[in-house]
Amino acid sequence: MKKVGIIMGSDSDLPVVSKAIDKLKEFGVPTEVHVYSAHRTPVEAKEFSESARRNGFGAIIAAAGKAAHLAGAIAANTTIPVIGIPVKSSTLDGLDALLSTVQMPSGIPVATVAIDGAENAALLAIQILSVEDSVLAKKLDDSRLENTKKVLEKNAKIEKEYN
Ligand code: RP5
Repeated sequence: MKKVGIIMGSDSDLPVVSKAIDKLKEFGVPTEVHVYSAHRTPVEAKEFSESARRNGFGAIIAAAGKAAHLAGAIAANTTIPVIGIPVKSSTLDGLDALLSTVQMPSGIPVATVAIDGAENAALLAIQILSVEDSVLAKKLDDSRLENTKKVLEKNAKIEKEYN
């Protein structure tokens, strides 16, 4: 199975990023986790991105806060799908990171999830790998069914109480 690379701009992003790591583990997807910053360690971020395809990665998740150019900088150096997580780590409540991550100019896409949307980032990475992996596709289907069941149970409880 292809690996998912998880890059965060700072170890202070870990409380958010750990939710993506946990979700990928739950689905049995191999991961590699690094702290590489687009501005503090640009060489390492570039080297990782340039070698990602030959190192067996199928998707990369990049999480950063504030002037969050990490996902874009990684996407500049690979054609593997890059998923950006804007992290809420500033006085602007993550809006700065959201706009920095989502507003990529044409030619270098970054699939951006919600502010702190680590779980969806992991699910999207799994969905990307599932295009070529029927076992993962089945796990995704099962997980959706499980979620539907939970919501229907909640609905039944609310309906019983209020209708
Ligand atoms: C960004 O700046 C990081 O991704 C982090 O969200 C934010 C703050 O970093 P630290 O100052 O906590 O290392 O580059």
